[in-house]
Amino acid sequence: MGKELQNKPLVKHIYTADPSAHYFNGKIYIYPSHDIPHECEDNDNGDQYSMEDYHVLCMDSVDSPAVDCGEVLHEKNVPWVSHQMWAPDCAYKNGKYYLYFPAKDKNGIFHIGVAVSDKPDRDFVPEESYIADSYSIDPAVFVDDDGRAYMYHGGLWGGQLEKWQTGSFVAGDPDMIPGADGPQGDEVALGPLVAELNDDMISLKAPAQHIAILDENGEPLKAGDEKRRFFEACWMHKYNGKYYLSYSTGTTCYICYAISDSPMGPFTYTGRILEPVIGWTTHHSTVEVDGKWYLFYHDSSLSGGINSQRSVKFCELHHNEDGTIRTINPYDN
Ligand code: FUB
Repeated sequence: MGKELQNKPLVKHIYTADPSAHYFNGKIYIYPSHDIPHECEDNDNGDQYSMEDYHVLCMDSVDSPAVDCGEVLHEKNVPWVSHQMWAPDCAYKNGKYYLYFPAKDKNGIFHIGVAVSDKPDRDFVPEESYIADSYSIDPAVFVDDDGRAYMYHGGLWGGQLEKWQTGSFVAGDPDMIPGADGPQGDEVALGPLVAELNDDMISLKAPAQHIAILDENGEPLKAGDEKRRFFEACWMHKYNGKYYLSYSTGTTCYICYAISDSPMGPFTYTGRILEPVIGWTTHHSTVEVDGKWYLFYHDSSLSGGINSQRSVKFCELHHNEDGTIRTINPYDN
């Protein structure tokens, strides 16, 4: 296989980020965020990520250029959304494609929405409201071999995960309002959320629960362990019967992974998939195509390092014989 397309922007006519790649009907479909240039402030709340719509990209094979299938959903067509259409994912079940997306409601609170289509690359019709009891960002929906579907999601800071620790949303300045800040230092880190979806794929079977990520001694990762603890961008894949939860560490810019025998965890931290990329955020997905695995990720190299103008790239990903994953340096050739 030629590697001409690897580690280069998949498309250059628009900025794309947060790729969720899937192999549907013999083609690779990528569901990214669509970064747009704007005047928003660059801050820890993520105001600079001011996306309005979604495009789907498609590759006939890993050797074929990516084609932009065009806009498939815009915020103006989703009744409950005010702004910030962040990292999406798509899942196939029951003969339909379900596009999951986080966005802020009219009160500025993130929830997870869903739009449904008979096709992977167009005609997505959004539900009137967000998924009941959903909150925070970065949905990744995994359909297991037995047909059960799980939504992994959540993200700190701008993703608002820590604002839900009391069971309801606690707004405001974390320095001023108890409960709006996350765990610190030696306190147990907040894990991502997981919720099983009902068979309709648009509602939760039970409220989401935090996933436990344990260290090599079986102890939960601590909030101060910024090189390993979860920040945002979770993804799930299954390899040789084991469940691989991967995620971004945010402040330290790694994509790490943890392994479990169950899709609900607990997971044991195992290592790094991707070293830091150019730009503050890092976000990825994994997909198997014809017996080989690939990592889709983004960086800000095309924009010269602008955090909110990112480009999706991909490269091959290798599982070692012992089930660990070979760490990728995105700039090694
Ligand atoms: O693209 C907006 C946000 O940046 C995503 O939701 C996060 O995962 C980070 O990539």
